[in-house]
Amino acid sequence: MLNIVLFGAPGAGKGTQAKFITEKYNLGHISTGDILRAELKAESPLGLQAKSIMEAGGLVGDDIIVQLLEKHISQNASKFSGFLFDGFPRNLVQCYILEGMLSKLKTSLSALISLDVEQDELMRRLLERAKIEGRKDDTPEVIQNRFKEYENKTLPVIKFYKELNKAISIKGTGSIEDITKLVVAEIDKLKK
Ligand code: B4P
Repeated sequence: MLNIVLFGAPGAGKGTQAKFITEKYNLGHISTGDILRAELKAESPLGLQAKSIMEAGGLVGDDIIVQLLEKHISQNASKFSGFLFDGFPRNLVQCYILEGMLSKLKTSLSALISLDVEQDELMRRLLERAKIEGRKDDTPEVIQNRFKEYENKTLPVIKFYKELNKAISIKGTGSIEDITKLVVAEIDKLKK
């Protein structure tokens, strides 16, 4: 199986790149952000628990994330050649959760690919998206909070995978197509 974590700050382009990469390599797309937004829309008990945290730009509790992930992974494991995790893991506890879930499937993580983008550009992209999609967490105050959560809780995830020799960084600025080419080049190297 090919299992990739697409990593980056809010607005780095994880969701954008995930669409191309999952199609090209027949990977199941596990976006915790999309799964949470769908639960919220459906007003499920888990969605309602996550609502206020997401709207404030915080990280939703790991217990909620585990319940949502297990359902999606077990439903999709036999349909794909692996998984692309987008927006997960977002803290160290979630790294261990991921390791455990993959080992249950008798597989492991192939690599974490980090999209590096400067904060000014991230802010510009998210405010631009706000005009189109009107997401409640794309306001300047909430975006600042999401950046803080990223720096304090999410950045240690890279160190975790660096120590396992699985972290790859690529430049996340430029055209969407050029970034896809860089991600594809890294994945193709893993497959050799
Ligand atoms: P996510 O849905 O993961 O959202 P994100 O970080 O904002 O998005 P992403 O990096 O995917 O950006 P995108 O491609 O859309 O998380 C939302 C919230 O859910 C979190 O704050 C948290 O509350 C909760 N959550 C999710 N996962 C969790 C977890 N594991 N644990 C706890 N809580 C969790 O790109 C952004 C914009 O940039 C788009 O408009 C796009 O068109 C544009 N763009 C992309 N690439 C570009 C490029 N190369 N050039 C110019 N613009 C570009």
